Amino acid sequence: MQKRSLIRTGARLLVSVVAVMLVASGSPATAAAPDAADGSSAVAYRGFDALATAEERNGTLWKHLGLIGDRYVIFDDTHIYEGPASIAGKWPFLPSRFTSNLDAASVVLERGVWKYMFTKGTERVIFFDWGLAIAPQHYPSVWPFLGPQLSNGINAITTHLEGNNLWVHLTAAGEYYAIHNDTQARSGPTLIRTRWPFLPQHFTSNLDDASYTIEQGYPKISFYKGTERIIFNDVQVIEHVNIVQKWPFLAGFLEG
Ligand SMILES: [Ca+2]
Repeated sequence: MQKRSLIRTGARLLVSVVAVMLVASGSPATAAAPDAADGSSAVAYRGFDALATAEERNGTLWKHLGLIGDRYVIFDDTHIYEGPASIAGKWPFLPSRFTSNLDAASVVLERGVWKYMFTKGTERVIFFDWGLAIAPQHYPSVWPFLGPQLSNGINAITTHLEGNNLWVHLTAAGEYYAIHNDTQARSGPTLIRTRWPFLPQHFTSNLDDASYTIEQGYPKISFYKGTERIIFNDVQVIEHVNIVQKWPFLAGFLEG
């Protein structure tokens, strides 16, 4: 048993390393960064607790909000706009439990301003930069159709707008996901690996967070886990990268 398990772990590691190498070799412009998978590296990197992506300028600019511990950073593919800085300092009106170690985050651009949702445990809070929009709520009461698989705390959530004001969420916990709005589930709860069987196994459970974007009319989903991000649609993987290599300016934020 133990030997088989070691072999499986070894095989998975090999697949991960090869995947990262393939991505690195396909992106000659990417700056070199220490390899987190390399045991000889002096620096260890971790993934985000939560990450949210917002569309600006009609889909020509994508900004990410990354959260680790009690800090946040706002960035795009080229540079940092804000932070790393304290979550409590930026949004001092948030209840203190929502200012560190968050489970999941989403952002939508509503009438030109960012509207955030953070989740922690079985609560969600919705807010703007200047104050709360909706005080903390027990989210399984808001979304009773999520079922037991998604009602004991979630790993990941992403929100996008349909039309002017319909919020659609992709929510994931453990091995399960659902796509839903505030009144009903459109898909799930069901296994991540059932819907997207081509995903590497480690992206089919316990995600760090997710984002959903529509680019040139087509939806793309990103899953984050550890130092990796995978972008895909319902047919295939589009990109699989090491986030420290993709965003070398985040190395300090992702350290430790
Ligand atoms: Ca998370």
